[in-house]
Amino acid sequence: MNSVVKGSVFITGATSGFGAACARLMAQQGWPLIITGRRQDRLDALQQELSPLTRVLSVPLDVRDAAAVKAEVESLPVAFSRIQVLVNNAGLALAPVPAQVADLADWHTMIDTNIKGLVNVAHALLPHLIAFGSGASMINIGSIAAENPYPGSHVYGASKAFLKQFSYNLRCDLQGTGVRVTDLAPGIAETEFSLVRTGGNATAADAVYKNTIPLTAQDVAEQIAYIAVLPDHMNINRIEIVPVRQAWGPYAIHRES
Ligand code: NDP
Ligand code: 8X3
Repeated sequence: MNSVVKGSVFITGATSGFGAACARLMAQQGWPLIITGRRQDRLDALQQELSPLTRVLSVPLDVRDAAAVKAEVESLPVAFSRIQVLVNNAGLALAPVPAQVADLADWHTMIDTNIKGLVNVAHALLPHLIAFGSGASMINIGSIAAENPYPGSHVYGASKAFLKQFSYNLRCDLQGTGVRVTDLAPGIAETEFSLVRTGGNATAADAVYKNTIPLTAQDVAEQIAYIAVLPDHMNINRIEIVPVRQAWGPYAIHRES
């Protein structure tokens, strides 16, 4: 076990992508894990896989349900309740279409998950992180979409801009508690993210990653694990990571002939 591991890690969205990779990596490093997500079958399988490596508590949870989040956090078994790291990762993009034809319901789902879900979890876990004190970390999974507008990003990018500013603002209020807050903002990464975004269209999702080299979930997990073991006096406010093959484009100019 790593010598800086003194508490447990609470991961939202551990059933897939970054969250699952983070659980696997941090289990290998000896961190006790609280893995959460909506899909119970995946939580069960992950718990079974990782239990030989570390203590794992599986908690089915929809981050949009503030009361359930609060209740689950308040009833954590003592063996897991000393939380050192929150990986606030659950999130999704929907409606990869122009704003003017997007469904309002999809916008609401992104707001409910990426903004309200994020703050539901942060609010419930803050007392635990503050009780842990120096060395505790809240790692919020943002996106390059927070700062880089692109077609079809509408509410998704805006929700990640919220996450960025929320993370920065938390740092102001947490002065003196020892709790660190980081906005970890990846670019294109191959997970189930695009399958969800395209409404389950595997062909369209595969096309997002075709003929390029995106980030992997493991790449992002390694950044999370790195942030979690920084010296207690260090806070990384924000990290942007993109694959070498992703860079900015020029402004789009609409022309008429
Ligand atoms: P995945 O779709 O692979 O994983 C998303 C995870 O979020 C799943 O475990 C899912 O679990 C969980 N989740 C979604 N909605 C809810 C909910 N209401 N309650 C609880 N859990 C929920 O995508 P990624 O791993 O790529 O995405 C993880 C985070 O990273 C997201 O916040 C995303 O915005 C962000 N991100 C992704 C990038 C990418 O290119 N992949 C780049 C930058 C940021 P379940 O369905 O079981 O509830
Ligand atoms: C996901 C990354 O580039 O699709 O947050 O917005 S991107």
